[in-house]
Amino acid sequence: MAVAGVRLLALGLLLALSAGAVEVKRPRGVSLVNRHFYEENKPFACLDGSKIIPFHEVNDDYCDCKDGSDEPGTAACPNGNFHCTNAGHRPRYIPSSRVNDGICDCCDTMDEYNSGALCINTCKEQGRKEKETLQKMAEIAKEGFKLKQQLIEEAKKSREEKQQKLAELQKDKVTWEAQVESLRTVKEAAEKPEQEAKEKHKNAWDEIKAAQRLEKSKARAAETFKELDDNEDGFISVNEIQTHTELDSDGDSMVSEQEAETLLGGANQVDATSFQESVWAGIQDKYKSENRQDYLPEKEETEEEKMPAYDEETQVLINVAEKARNEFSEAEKSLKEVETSIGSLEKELMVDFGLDGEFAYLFNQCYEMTTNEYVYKLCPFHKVAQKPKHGGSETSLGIWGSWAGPEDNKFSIMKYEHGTGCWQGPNRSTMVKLSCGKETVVLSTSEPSRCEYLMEFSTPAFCQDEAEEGGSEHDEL
Ligand code: MAN
Repeated sequence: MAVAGVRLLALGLLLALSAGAVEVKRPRGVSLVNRHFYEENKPFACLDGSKIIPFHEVNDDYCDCKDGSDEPGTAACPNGNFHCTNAGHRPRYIPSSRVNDGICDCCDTMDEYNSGALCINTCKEQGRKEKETLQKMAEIAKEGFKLKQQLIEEAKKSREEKQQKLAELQKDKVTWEAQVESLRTVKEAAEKPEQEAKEKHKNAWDEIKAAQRLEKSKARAAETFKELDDNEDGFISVNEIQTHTELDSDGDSMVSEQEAETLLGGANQVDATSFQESVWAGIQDKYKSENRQDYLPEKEETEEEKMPAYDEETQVLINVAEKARNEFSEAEKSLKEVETSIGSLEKELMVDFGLDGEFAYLFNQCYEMTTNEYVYKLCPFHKVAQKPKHGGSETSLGIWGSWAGPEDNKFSIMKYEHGTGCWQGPNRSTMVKLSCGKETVVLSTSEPSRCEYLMEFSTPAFCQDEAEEGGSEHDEL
């Protein structure tokens, strides 16, 4: 074919195409995509296949098809759909029952072609507004994405630092462990002689106390002997014992001769020495003094005398042991601190902070949002809590569980679970939905179902590279 011929054909095609784009004939309310179902002057088959009707019955304001597909442009079918072309904005379907109902639904006014409603075509305006919004969002995404790159850089650095720190701490731990062990040995070595010296001191004291007690008991025995020896003949006799009815042993409130004799060890009378040695012990608990009515044990007998201070030698041993104990427990404390630091560092390094660690900066941070009733607190990778604004204790809405977004967008939702139990319900839990934003902030909180909370949270870490995403989805005709 000649070159000119090809050109002519191309031109014709172009003309045909452009004419078609301007006005493609199709029944009212039918989308371009569905146009081929509605071929002029050919019988129309309902889209659900339920019926075939002559073409002139399409949009004749009488509903023939069950699915309403014969009346896309009238309100005749209750379940039909009217397609708004909305040139300049985005096409959409509206229920065909809204056609000519006096309310402007389509921004291109096409749903109100016969109602007399004064509709103004706002598609261009809406399209412009939407474009603006999308542009703003794209702007935010772009800037957020830049911030995200910084976050990733920082996360890398901080992770390396933490790994280094962890290695150091692990070395420290080994050192402290050895230190604790050697100080334990020192301590135990010092405690042995300390214990022995203390015991020795105490035993000596016990002996002194026993001797004192014996002395006192003897003194009381002598005193008692004097009291009982009414005739002062130097003996205690049966009848002298009988005057002390509190010494009765058979419960008749009297001391018989026999009882008295028994108390005197079978003898008629005893002298001071025998009284001391064999009678006193048997009566001392019951005996009531004549001089001291309602005999009360003397003060020094009830209140234990304080043990005297340790001798110098023992005190030195105690001081040495005390110092060893202190050094040991200080070392133990340091070891525990190192272990705690290792534990929390290891825990942090285990957390999944996103593909490039972009969420790491949220660790150890908390973000709050106040509603009418509560202050909500989100501490990413730790917990979510709710505290009544006007006093009252904090309620746990969950502790960090896992990433819970869909497979292709795992890092879009955080799940916090096992919060405070809900009365007659589940344990409280929270989903945190992430969105891209220049700022890190809680955007909203809600409780879609009882004790199941939802938070919206914006962070630059969630921003995507718009160019990589393939640009906006804006649909413009
Ligand atoms: C508290 C709050 C609410 C929750 C009820 C359930 O009032 O934690 O969010 O719905 O308990 O009893």
